Amino acid sequence: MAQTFLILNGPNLNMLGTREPALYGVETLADIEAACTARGKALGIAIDFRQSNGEGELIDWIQSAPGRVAGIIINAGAYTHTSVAMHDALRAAALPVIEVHLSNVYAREAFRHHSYISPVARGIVVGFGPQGYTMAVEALYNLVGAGQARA
Ligand code: DHK
Repeated sequence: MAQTFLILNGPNLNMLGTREPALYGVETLADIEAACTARGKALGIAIDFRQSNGEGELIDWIQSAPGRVAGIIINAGAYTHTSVAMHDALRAAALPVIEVHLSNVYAREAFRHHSYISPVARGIVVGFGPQGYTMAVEALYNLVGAGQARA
């Protein structure tokens, strides 16, 4: 059976395409999902792509990930900067995590410079827009190794 990567998206990312396009681009989350699915397919990886505006739902998905997926790619949206609970859930899941942000958060407001996700991430892809997601799929693939960390 193919490995699966879980890709989680936090609040307001369902609004991509119309949300502040100068910052976040014009591609929708469905476009990004399609690109990740295609990249995963080329690598032999199944992509489980989800979005929620709710912190609790995101945490439930993280808790149910071990044993089911080989790793997690996460753009936690604003929860990146606020959620100790998501940090704790990712730490407990003990899976390889790649943190993604569309925008370069370090070139923006100071409150976006701190991430509760980064200390539990193996790597971070920041500022490359939608392309960052497919970069993260490739990075996670290289981290877990083809066929090595099967879930
Ligand atoms: C997305 C958000 O929704 C913001 O709250 C983060 C991130 C940045 C992004 O760039 O993808 O600060």
